[in-house]
Amino acid sequence: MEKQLKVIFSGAQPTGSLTLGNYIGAIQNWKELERDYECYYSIVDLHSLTVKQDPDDFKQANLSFLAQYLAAGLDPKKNVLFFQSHVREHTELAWMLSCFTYMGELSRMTQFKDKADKHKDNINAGLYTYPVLMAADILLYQADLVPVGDDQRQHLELCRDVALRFNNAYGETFTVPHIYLGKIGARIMSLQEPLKKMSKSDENQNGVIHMLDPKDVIVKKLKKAVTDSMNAVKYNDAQPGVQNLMIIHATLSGWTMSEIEAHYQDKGYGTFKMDIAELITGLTEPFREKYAHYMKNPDVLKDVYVNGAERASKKADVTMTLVRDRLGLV
Ligand code: ATP
Ligand code: LTN
Repeated sequence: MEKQLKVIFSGAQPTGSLTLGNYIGAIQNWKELERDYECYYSIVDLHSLTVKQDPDDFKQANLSFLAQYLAAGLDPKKNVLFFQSHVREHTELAWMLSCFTYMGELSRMTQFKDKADKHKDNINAGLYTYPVLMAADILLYQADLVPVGDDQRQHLELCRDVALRFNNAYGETFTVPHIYLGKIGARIMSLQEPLKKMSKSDENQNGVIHMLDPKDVIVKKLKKAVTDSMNAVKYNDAQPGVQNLMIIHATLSGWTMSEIEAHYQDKGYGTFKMDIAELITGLTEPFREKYAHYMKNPDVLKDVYVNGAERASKKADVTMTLVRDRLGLV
């Protein structure tokens, strides 16, 4: 199959609101890739059903997420932005791939173990087969690269294994994708527990910066950010809190770690933190404005997702015709 541009696929779950971790670890990279690749960025709504959702709130969260994608600067002309549930082939392919995925493989997934631990009253089969649907998302578009945060590495490995297994059994069918990680910032940590990843659903929201947080909230969260008693802005593993803040600084300012170290050599953590708050709000204030604009224009959102689904379906259809044929379905 001759391809012109390399293909990118990625997605995020429409639960809660985008965090600074999501932005730095994933979306910032998505934006950069739009220039040189054919990009598919999905709101993976079906994945979110693995956790109980209130239908009214969920509908609102879905639209809000699309508005957040747009507010983050993803251009709907250059990228295909769509809801996963609008392209039925995702679930069809997921079923087929589940017949090529072993229970042992799924049982090893750390995200499953973490989430099962968090939602003990609802350890459903969807939570278990989540990575198969994710593999289907990626393989359906014959993606070459998948820009995600470091936490998704294991899921990507599984996707590659399943693609290879299928190709070996039925002949070349799927492109075997590679993970794409940013140079820095692939794992932004909680501001409260710097050894834990910043996560939308964290119980301790003081550790999580949301892209829609107002300025005073961001300043407050930065002030409370856990550091240490060394009072030195130095990039090293012994100071995980400071290290995380330096990564945030570097990704937003474009400075190197040594430039940051030199600049804050004789300044306290207070100044360092407030400068970071300034950098973050430089990003989030325009984001909030754009978001409000899109939320006031549901017709624009609808145009984007209807058009996105049409474009995504075309690509998905080509892959599924091939897969059905390979499997011997009449
Ligand atoms: P949840 O708390 O619901 O698990 P999440 O914050 O981990 O959500 P996802 O929707 O699962 O977010 O992830 C969207 C994208 O953001 C993925 O590519 C993921 O790897 C990336 N990502 C999430 N958290 C971080 C983080 N702390 N640092 C860097 N990248 C991240
Ligand atoms: N599991 C991912 C979200 C996701 C995804 C994908 C990412 C679902 N399908 C396909 C990249 C490609 C997460 O971030 N939790």
